[in-house]
Amino acid sequence: MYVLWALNLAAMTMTVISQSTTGQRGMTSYQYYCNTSTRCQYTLTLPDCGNEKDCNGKDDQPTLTQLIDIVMQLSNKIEQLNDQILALNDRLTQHNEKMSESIQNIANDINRLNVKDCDSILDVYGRYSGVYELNPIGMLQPFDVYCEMTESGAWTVIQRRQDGSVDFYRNWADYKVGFGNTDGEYWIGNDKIYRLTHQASYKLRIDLEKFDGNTSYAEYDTFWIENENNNYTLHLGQYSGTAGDAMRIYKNLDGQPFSTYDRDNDIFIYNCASSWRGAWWFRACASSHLNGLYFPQVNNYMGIVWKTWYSDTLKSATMKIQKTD
Ligand SMILES: *[C@@H]1O[C@H](CO)[C@@H](O)[C@H](O)[C@H]1NC(C)=O
Ligand SMILES: *[C@@H]1O[C@H](CO)[C@@H](O)[C@H](O)[C@H]1NC(C)=O
Ligand SMILES: *[C@@H]1O[C@H](CO)[C@@H](O)[C@H](O)[C@H]1NC(C)=O
Ligand SMILES: [Ca+2]
Repeated sequence: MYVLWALNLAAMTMTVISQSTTGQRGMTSYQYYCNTSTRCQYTLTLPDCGNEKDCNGKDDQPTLTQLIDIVMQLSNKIEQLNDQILALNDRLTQHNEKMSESIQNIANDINRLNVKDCDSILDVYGRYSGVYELNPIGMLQPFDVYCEMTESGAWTVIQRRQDGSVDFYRNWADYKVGFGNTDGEYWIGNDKIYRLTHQASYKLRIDLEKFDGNTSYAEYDTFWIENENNNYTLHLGQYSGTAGDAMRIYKNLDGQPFSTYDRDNDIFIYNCASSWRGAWWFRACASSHLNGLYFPQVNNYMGIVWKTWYSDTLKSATMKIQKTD
């Protein structure tokens, strides 16, 4: 008990701040308080021994037992107060935790309604690749998309080929709304690409892979498409990369409308989309086509091709966009 009291005393820097004689004769009042965030203050009355006149008799002296008693009472009181402070602290901490949790929930709700692309996903949820729901400006319904989080930032995947599990030889209506599986092969949909690329400036990255495992890429520093009334006309910026500029070289697709087997917007005498078994921003026709049939490695223009890199069909292709401003 003595040790405890001494410790408490040291921790709380208890100080005598006033000593005054009270109205009651022979008694001295001591005021104690502790310098902590919670102010604790005691007023004690002890037998007065400051005045020699009143302290003749031994009986007036506080006995050691009395002092020990007072010290013990004080020590108990301090311990009780300490416990109360600790309990209050706990409650405060719990309260604070609940508060920040609610604030975080509200922030998450706001962010969820405000997820425009995978760049915003990166800001809200962190660097975890996977399927997320997006809600781009002007879109009536939110939709799922695969977000690829890499060293070079967040990428919104708009197209992916990897195993031939999804049929890409489809009509205008299918390419308009999109098809496939967001965790496998898919085309996100031309309306969605239009909405996504109208929120801000985006660049396009195309990742390609051969059947021998060799990879290459093509990047366009700006990428956007027009709306359906304008047949999703393609707009591309400067090329950089290792795969070659197959969207421009030989057949410049920049400024070309989209074509499907039931909507021929190319300048070829026949319909490129049906000849090439796919859908693209064909001209007459193209040096690239990533929506073709899925073949094993073969020299066939109906397959997935990027002719400035490789003459044969490719094993996988991904088209993804990232905000640039
Ligand atoms: C405690 O408070 C008193 C009164 O405000 C002050 O004079 C004293 O310096 C303080 N002691 C410490 C250790 O803070
Ligand atoms: C990639 O292509 C280069 C050049 O054609 C070749 O030397 C290399 O072995 C290839 N890499 C793989 C993994 O096949
Ligand atoms: C879009 O394509 C259709 C035919 O598929 C054509 O009739 C129409 O004029 C085209 N629109 C524009 C703005 O070029
Ligand atoms: Ca034609």
